[in-house]
Amino acid sequence: MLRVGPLKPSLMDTLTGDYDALVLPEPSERAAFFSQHGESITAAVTSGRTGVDAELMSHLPNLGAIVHFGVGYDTTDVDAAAQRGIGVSNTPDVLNDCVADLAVGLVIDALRQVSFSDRYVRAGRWISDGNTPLTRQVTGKRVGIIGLGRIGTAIADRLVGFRCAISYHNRNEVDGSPHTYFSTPAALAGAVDVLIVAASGGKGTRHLVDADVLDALGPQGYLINIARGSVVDEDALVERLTDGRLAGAGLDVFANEPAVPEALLTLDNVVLLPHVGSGTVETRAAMEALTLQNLDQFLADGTLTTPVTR
Ligand code: 8YV
Repeated sequence: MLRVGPLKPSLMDTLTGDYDALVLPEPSERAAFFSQHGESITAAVTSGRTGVDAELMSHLPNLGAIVHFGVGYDTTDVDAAAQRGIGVSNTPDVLNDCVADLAVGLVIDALRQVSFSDRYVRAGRWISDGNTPLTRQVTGKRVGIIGLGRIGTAIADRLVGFRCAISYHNRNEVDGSPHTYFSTPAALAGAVDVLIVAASGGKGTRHLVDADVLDALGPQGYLINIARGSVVDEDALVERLTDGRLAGAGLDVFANEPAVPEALLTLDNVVLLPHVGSGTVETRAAMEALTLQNLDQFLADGTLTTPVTR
């Protein structure tokens, strides 16, 4: 089997030690690698950071499964995989709670200015400049969620405890949902104080949150993104956070990770995190276990535990 890209260190050790995993080399060394190993590789393990594109698939004629560490698989060409009969799996559900916890943390931080206030105290400004400016209340806010899937629902459940009125946008209305449905992201943005992006990445959601959506959210509005940077038009977001057309943002994901737009680094109305939504000991262990379960099942009988269904 083949490891594509870096993974959790203990998972990389297990793949090397217990599965004799080969590691995809640098592009300049791939031709020799493929001619020596291409035919023997039946499974690949990768993540939302790297993935397997159609070009790589074309060099692995016996590839049967692409096993993802992570719920997002937008880095893998799933259409090309389907055409070649290659199964794709991810690690759904086990990270819902931690990602939702972090989303709520970002809402609280963005509105109550937790990170800014911490910087303020550390810089000695409480003494030199006095109290910080007043912030915004979280309890009771109108919150819109783009993508009321597993993670979006876990976020909504938490914010109900803050007596927030929850609305959402999905491709289709969710049967039986107690929350208010909006058929477009702009209509949703226009009706809420806080817009949370929880939709999966990929071609279908690229720039779903565009300049018009951000303008509908407006100068009193906050954007939170724990999903994928690609879902938001990042240039439009940066412009509006810089000139006050948006109140603030809490961002765990970016368009070109690990690069963060320079202009955001000096803004105190923005909370910036290095893609840590699922990054707890507990959740990463559960993701690792589910990744290995998928791999073991594929090697045993050719099926996957949590295949990606589209
Ligand atoms: C991981 C994620 O950080 O699950 C996902 O889709 O974005 C995160 O949980 C990432 O996949 C690990 O590389």
